[in-house]
Amino acid sequence: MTRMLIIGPPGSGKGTQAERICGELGIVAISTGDIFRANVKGETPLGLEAKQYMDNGDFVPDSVTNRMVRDRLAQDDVVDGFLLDGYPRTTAQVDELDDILATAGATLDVVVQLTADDEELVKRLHGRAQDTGRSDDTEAVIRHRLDLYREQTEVVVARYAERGILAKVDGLGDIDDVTARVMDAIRGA
Ligand code: B4P
Repeated sequence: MTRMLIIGPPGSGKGTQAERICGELGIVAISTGDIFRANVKGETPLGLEAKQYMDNGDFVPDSVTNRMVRDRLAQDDVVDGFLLDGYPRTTAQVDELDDILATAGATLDVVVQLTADDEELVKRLHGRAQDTGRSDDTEAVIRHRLDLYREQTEVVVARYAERGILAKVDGLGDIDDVTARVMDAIRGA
């Protein structure tokens, strides 16, 4: 059983790798971005609220995101382990996750940080914009999301490094090679 996080800047391959890792480990992937996008598509109250932030590349407010993750982690399918993709992104979200896990008597096994340079990230997200037309993959919004990562999420990464559970993985290169590196990091944790 593994409880883990995958963190990285937009375009670093979090969603891509999360799916593969969960397939290998038999655990459930929980992507806050995917949950928000599904709600936007379904025009739910949560989706209508999230959309205004997502389209600009801003974070959805912590209060909204934290409640959503708390509800999701209360479901039965996480008992055999889970991978959180894209959460936590702020220190307030780290505190919330700590509280959720402490209440459940659970701890995190490993936090994988995927790294890639900005030039590659922008190139990948431009490619995705052409394939999927995601509204937050335009040049200005991509830059803003990268800035937010530096300003608010790098400190999250530092917190997990201090706890000794951070595994930094090079996200550049062939997708299969990155998966192999991530799996090595998990096994070595
Ligand atoms: P996310 O859905 O998390 O968006 P993302 O950061 O772009 O990551 P994603 O997983 O989609 O992309 P990936 O790197 O796998 O968040 C979207 C928005 O939701 C946020 O901006 C925010 O508004 C909101 N949100 C989500 N979580 C939140 C939170 N906790 N708090 C507040 N707000 C939140 O892939 C990118 C592209 O690269 C793909 O096209 C992929 O095919 C390609 N790729 C991947 N690996 C590659 C490789 N090795 N080589 C070449 N291409 C590769």
